[in-house]
Amino acid sequence: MVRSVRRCESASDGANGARRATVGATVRTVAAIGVATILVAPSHALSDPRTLAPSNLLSHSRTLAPSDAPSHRRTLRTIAPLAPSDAPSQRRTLAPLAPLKFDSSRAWEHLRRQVAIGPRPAGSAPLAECRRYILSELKAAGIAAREQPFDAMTPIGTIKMANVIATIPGRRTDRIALATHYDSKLFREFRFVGASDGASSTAAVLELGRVLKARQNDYTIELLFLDGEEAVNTDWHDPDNTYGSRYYVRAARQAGTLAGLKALVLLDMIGDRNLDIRRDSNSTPWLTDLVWASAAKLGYGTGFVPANMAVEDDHLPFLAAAVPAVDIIDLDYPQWHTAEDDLDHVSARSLQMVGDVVLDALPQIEKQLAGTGTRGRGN
Ligand code: 1BN
Ligand code: ZN
Repeated sequence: MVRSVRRCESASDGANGARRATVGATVRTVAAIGVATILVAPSHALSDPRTLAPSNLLSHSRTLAPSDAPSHRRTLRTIAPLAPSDAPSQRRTLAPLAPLKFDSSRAWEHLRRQVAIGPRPAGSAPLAECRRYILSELKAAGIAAREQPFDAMTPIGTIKMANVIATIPGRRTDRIALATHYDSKLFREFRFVGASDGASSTAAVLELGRVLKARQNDYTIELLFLDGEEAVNTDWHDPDNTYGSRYYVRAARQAGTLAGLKALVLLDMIGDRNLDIRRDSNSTPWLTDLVWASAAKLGYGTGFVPANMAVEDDHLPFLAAAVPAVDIIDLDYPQWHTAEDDLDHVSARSLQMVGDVVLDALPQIEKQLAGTGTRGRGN
């Protein structure tokens, strides 16, 4: 198989392939038969309409256990105790809510649901089902989303594809995109479910969306679920790949909205149990540096290694359009494009590491973009 990966591995790369307060919370229960949606707001937030926006409520949908039924008041989340200055009589400004964290058990569930759909190649009914799942999860998180349909001319004919574009408004209208592809590669000779290649990053972007929706972000965050990243043919030969990202860039340029996109963070293949993500030398160096600095700060040096490789992926059309971009991808995955890219070879821990790193790096990226008018467009 021809793989267009140029490896520029450093000495540290190792043998390739051989690796190997609780304060009272008011709980409103809207119960239907068997399923409850429980909205939880910390009590100090109740006096402020802003904090009562749906996105600042924790929404749990779960089947009612017998013990759930009788009580409509309970504490579901531990939050930082109120500081004395927060006493109602003295309060001028709100204490910040405890930051929401990336929850890899939620991400894992998103991953599992995609894998349960089965192979999801571009143009297929299962991919349409996957797209409906993404849209319904975004809606449940209170995130506005739209489909961007297009016809892709592929070596096997025209295929109807669709990106999903979701927006979390920030203080600024300029945008930072978090992207993933959600198609899985078509293999006729075996059943390919893409647990890492496709499902893992899609799961992480969904969970990142939930967390970011509950934060006040400086930049508007765009979540991009891109279709048709995978080549339709077995090998990756241009232009038989990255259909969704190329269409997005073309459409944004035509609509005049590309200039507002200041950076792209692409996630791909982040589920590997033995996570070891190399720096992609095609990516924008300052973005890569910020991501790797966050990983080091969080103690995730084993998952984000200092070696380099050059990767062709959905970030290339953005780079070609002068949008700074970083690809966070673990290609050192023996199960890549095999029938074994399945639930047994991915882990929630790897999703957690990548989720934590992206959430830590985002404010640094925002600062970098806000502080430098020129760098915001350069590579
Ligand atoms: C990533 C996941 N890619 C395909 N599935 C892009 C890619 C193609 C990366 C070839 C390296 C080689
Ligand atoms: Zn792939």
